Amino acid sequence: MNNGRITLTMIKPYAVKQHHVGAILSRIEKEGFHIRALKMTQLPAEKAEIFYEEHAGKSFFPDLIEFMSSGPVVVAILEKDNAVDDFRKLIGNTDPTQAEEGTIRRTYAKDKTRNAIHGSDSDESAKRETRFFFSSMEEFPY
Ligand code: DGI
Repeated sequence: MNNGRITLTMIKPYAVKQHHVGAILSRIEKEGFHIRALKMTQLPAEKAEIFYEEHAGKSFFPDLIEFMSSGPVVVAILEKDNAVDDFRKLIGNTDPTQAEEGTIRRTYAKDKTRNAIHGSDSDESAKRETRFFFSSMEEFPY
């Protein structure tokens, strides 16, 4: 069960290239998430491999790493009650064709790889991922 107040999101390279950053951040704030930290960065392949290490060896892993290191991403720490589960509802299914109408992935994703946005899958992942990207000096509680 995930009942923490923190989750990590990353707007993925294709959505950044398509100029969807403003619309996606606006949607996130409208849904009641407070932005505690925010930055644009690009992941070298070796860093993307660490971020997605639980998927190492899967058939889609090489494409995922190539895509995630192909351009800048916009990363944010978000705060809200029930952050992890509420945010995963807001982004929708990994596969945008399966994502519900109105979800961020249904609106902005191109396909299963270029699926617009990441959201932590548990409180433990959220902790690991926030420390992966941000120092405590870059984070501002609500
Ligand atoms: O938590 P999610 O991002 O929804 O999904 P996940 O943690 O199972 O997988 C991480 C990312 O890996 C996902 O956002 C896109 C990619 N991925 C997962 N399953 C597939 C996939 N990419 C392709 N092409 N095909 C898959 O089956």
